[in-house]
Amino acid sequence: MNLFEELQWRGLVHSVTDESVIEKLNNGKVTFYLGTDPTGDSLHVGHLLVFILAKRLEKHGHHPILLIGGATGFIGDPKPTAERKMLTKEQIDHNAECLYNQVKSLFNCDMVNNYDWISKLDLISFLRKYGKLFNVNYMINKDTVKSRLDSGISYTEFSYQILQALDFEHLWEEKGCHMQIGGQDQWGNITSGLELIRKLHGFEAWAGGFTAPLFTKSDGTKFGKSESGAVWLDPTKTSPYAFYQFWLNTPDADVIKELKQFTFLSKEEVEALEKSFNEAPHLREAQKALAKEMTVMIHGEKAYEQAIRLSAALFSGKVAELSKEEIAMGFEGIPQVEVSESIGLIDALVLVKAASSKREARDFVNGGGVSINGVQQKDMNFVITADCTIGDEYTIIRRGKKNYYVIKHVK
Ligand code: 383
Repeated sequence: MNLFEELQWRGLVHSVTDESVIEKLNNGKVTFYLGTDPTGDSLHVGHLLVFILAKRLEKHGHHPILLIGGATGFIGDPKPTAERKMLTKEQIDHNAECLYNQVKSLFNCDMVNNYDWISKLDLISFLRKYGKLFNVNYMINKDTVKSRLDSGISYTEFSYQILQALDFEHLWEEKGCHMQIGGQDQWGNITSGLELIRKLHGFEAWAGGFTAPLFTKSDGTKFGKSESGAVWLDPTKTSPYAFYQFWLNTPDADVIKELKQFTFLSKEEVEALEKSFNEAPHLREAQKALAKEMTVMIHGEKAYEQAIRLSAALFSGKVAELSKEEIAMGFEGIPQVEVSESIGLIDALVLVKAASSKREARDFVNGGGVSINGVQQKDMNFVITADCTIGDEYTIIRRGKKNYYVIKHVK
């Protein structure tokens, strides 16, 4: 299997600008770039596919450059629905710095910031050198613009494709960067760049574009969102445990596809997992492998092991051995009720909403379905005091097999 065939097998090819892209990918060494705008202070799993694609190409001897859109972030790539909210310079600078550090530590590739050249362009040069080469009819026909013609699009966002095009031309000229990759939503911007390169450097100038499909889930829901929102790569925004759980919860219908697209497991390894998945889907070996690969890739081996320990403890109910940090991580997103004094078990069950009434709470306790810090509690008159805490801070209530509630003791 050559590189392009492998990318196809993995489901990573949406479009290429022409056949020569395939030839260069298979037989050449291409410097290529991938851009991302600093609209947030972290990447999320929705970005990941293309970044991993860049890594794959690098493993095959191609050279990636990551562009941070310090200038384009001021303008905003038009969304199909509505105008973007403009960010302040402080937000953009902060986000760009966060992204820079994150990408450096995760992917360790060459990076550039388009603020360095776009901010130096004056308006007259922009309109004379670039504006003259863009036909408005051509620009209007780009999907992102077309989808906004009814609802309206500002001149600012309309100009975005020219900026991305001039980035490509700049890197082509300055860094010998001859290819751009992106998600399928970037097709229009990438081809604008090709047009510009040809107009400025002639038709024999080689440049190519490659897009990956946008990631979709088989049930139609948006990929990369968990119940508590976007799944970030920054561990302070989405804990490694929640990250691990996100992948572990991948539906059966998507798991093999995701193993191919996101992990570096070989064809043989994926096929072996597919076999075990077909024979015994309930063992969830494929989901476990996916969650392991992704957590190790983004957060490292140690964080993965901690996520496993935490998952096992929450599954078995043996929470007493967990550390304060693990509890904070494992129960992220579960509302915590703060208590400053001792509280009776029945009142506590109602307070945390584990039961809708005291009567129901008594039934739960009587039936043996309630445990405190991993120990079953059948005494109605049991009192939760500051002595029943883990790490001097939390009391974990469990009702039934899966329902957890957290009491945080405050002084
Ligand atoms: C800016 C200047 C360039 C080249 C690219 C850009 C950014 C680009 C964009 N990308 C998205 C983003 O920043 O908006 N105009 O959030 C996303 N990407 C990647 C991928 C994706 C795209 O960062 O499809 C998903 O992650 O291309 O939506 O010179």
